[in-house]
Amino acid sequence: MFDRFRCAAATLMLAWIGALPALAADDERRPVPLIFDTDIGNDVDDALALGMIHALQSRGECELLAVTITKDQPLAAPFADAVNTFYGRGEIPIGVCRSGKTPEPGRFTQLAKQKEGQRLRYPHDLLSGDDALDAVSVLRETLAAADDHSVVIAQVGFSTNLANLLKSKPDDVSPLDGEALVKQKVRLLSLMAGAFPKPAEAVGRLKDHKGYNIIKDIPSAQAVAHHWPTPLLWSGYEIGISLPYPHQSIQQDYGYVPHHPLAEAYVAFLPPPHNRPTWDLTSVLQVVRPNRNYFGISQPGSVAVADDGSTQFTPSPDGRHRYLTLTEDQKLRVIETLVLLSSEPPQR
Ligand SMILES: [Ca+2]
Ligand SMILES: [Ca+2]
Repeated sequence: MFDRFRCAAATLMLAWIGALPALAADDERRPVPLIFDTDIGNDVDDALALGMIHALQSRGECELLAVTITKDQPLAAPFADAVNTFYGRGEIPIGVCRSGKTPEPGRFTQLAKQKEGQRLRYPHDLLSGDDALDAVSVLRETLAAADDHSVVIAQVGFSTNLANLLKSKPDDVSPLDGEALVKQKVRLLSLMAGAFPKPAEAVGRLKDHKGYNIIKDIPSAQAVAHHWPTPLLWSGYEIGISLPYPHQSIQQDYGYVPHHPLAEAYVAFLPPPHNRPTWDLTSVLQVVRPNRNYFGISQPGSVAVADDGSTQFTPSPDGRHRYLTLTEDQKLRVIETLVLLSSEPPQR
């Protein structure tokens, strides 16, 4: 009886996995080649997500190919470089956009300039976004050098860079235009954006929520939602808000160094006691570990971005879009995983 149940369950599981080939990484593809496209500086979840990526890379589970930034502020890129350098990977390419989007100083990116005597507290060599490469150039070069259908992009800020990538023309790097290059090289786009209908067990009912990452650049979000040629996986507002980062971790888990860029960024953004939502971390966790049942995945469909910035999901069997779902039972385990990974010391 039990065996029969197990057999039926295994069959169901295989059928479910078989239905998700584009979302599932298999062992041959590990480590997951990852591009992190971020508005780092506007909220601290981007910084925690970047730290988490480094822990996952140290564990052999992903490889951070590049960081591209959609916050058009000169200290965003230096802060990302400082974090990468902290984890021993200061050579990772960083690209910026000159978009005028959110040009105000971030609450924690000035940590990139913090001095200890004559030396930088967080050493790095990219001292201003003005000196950084253009994001589209970094994206094109990174994709052109990658294996076909291999790259996962986590977009946890605005869609500015990826919309510009889609519009890019053939160049010395690749004879393909942006859309063709993406179609050939990218396996999956993971987005922290929007808000989606919930299954009965899940939390959050924010269907008309107008997500920050969308309203800051609605035309780009519309272009990516409509034209992006690979599978897309959305982590809506309701996911990260349901997974608050426990502030005690900031006070207790990062003390293995006198100064930690993530902990100091968290405190500078909004000091404990405050449990910050983990929006951007969820988009990374799911794509690096797609088979761990951290989240559920919706049926396929399409996401439309309205002119007011709201998102609407319409199911369709051949749709490229899916979104994350979350049950009460999944929450504690996901939070524990996010805390463990983002607070893991660098493996130098
Ligand atoms: Ca560097
Ligand atoms: Ca973000």
